[in-house]
Amino acid sequence: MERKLINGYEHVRYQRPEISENELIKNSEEFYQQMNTRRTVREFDTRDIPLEVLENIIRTAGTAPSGAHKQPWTFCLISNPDIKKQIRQAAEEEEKISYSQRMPEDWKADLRPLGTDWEKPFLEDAPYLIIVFKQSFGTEKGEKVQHYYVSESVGIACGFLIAAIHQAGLVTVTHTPSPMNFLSKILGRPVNEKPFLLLPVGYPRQITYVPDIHRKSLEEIEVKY
Ligand code: IYR
Repeated sequence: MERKLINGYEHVRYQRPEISENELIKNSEEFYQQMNTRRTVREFDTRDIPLEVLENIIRTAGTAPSGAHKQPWTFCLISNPDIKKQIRQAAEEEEKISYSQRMPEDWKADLRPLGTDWEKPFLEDAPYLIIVFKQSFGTEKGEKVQHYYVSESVGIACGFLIAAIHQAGLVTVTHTPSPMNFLSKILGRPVNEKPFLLLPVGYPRQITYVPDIHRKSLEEIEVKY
């Protein structure tokens, strides 16, 4: 492999396959069409999924870029029904208080079209839960290691994760129970990790409905200079 020293560190030559402009257009169009069929789904089939699929999805998330390449993420993969039940109970307890006391009226009004409420059966129905933790700092060999742009890095990894779930043919919902420190306790996570996002993964329930909402057009989201 062709190598080069930069600041005294080994770099390896990186190349992508030669590609025509037409292929670029075709690839980008096809990927957009594929991603545009993704919908957030809140009703899951209980059917199991091969573990290998989940592990490939998590591997994909682990390919995300991160601040100073510190990879400040941990993906907890849960299939154990007792742990799922504990998570559902704790999440619903918090959500009950959120929906009845913590969330202001206009927030609840914004959620009404989406049909969300405090009940979270998907936390038990989905065969797997992926709980993403962000590492505020690292702990390699017992030493405290600085991490950078932690939320940005973990957010990008979650984007990859969601795209991989969709591309595999499965569905998810980005669930952020609030507050969610109960997840650290149930899963026994170390103090350098903070819960970031919870993603149930599974097949959609055979008959399910999603809100009739629309995405902003290119003209609405792009500003060309
Ligand atoms: N965390 C709550 C409320 C909620 C908030 C937003 I912003 C959403 O887009 C959806 C739900 C829940 O999970 O129900």
